[in-house]
Amino acid sequence: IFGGRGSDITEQPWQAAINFYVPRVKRHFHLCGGVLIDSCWVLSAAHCFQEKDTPEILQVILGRTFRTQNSNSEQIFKVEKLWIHEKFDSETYDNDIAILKLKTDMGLCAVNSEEVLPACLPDRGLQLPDWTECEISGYGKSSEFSPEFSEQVKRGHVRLWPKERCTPEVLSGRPVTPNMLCAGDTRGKDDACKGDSGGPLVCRNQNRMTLMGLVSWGDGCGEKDKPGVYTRVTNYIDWIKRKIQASPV
Ligand code: 4AZ
Repeated sequence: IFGGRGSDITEQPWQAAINFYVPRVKRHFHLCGGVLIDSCWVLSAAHCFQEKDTPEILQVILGRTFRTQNSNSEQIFKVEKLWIHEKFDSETYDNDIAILKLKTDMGLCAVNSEEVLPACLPDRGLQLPDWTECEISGYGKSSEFSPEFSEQVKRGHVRLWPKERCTPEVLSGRPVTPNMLCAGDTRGKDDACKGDSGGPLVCRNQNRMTLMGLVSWGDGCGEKDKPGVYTRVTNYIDWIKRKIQASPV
């Protein structure tokens, strides 16, 4: 997160960190953010994964304020299955969504706590007003060329941009599809950045923090009058429900 502030995981208990394992050095590395939406289900961005990757190299960490520090509140899972959206376009990042099923021996995976709690999915037709205040979070970089991901989870404040202003003209010519939404900080401060991909954009709706976007792409981080681009989650409610129904816990 560019700008924003250091946060505690209890402020965004649906935030996940997705790591991948490198056998040669026997270590895990940060890959992307993710969002817990149900006990065994995490959403992320399709562009975080490669079709040939096996889910065995992935690890999902919930409940950590500090990315690389163990905590009594953490819950760590292997991944049983990974679905990348069938129509993900790696050129434009259209349909930039993936869903991960966490592995468990029992019926439940993540157990609700102050530090681990799913975000609400929106109804398929939910449209919030332009400039609605929302929040983003993640362990990503604090600036585009920073060498490291953030150690502490951060939270930033952005507003939903009108569709008319979410165009290639403000994004260095890259196309924007109806499956994307723009959000940015009108003060020109907070934005998502590298390593936040797949993480949450949540907005308050009927007093619930509702997942409206997944961090997808942007032209740099925190540049003046440039929004971040997010996967438009309301377009994938049926896709998400189909994946969950086809693979019950
Ligand atoms: C990235 O490279 C990235 N400012 C993610 C989000 C944004 C920029 C870059 C939005 O993963």
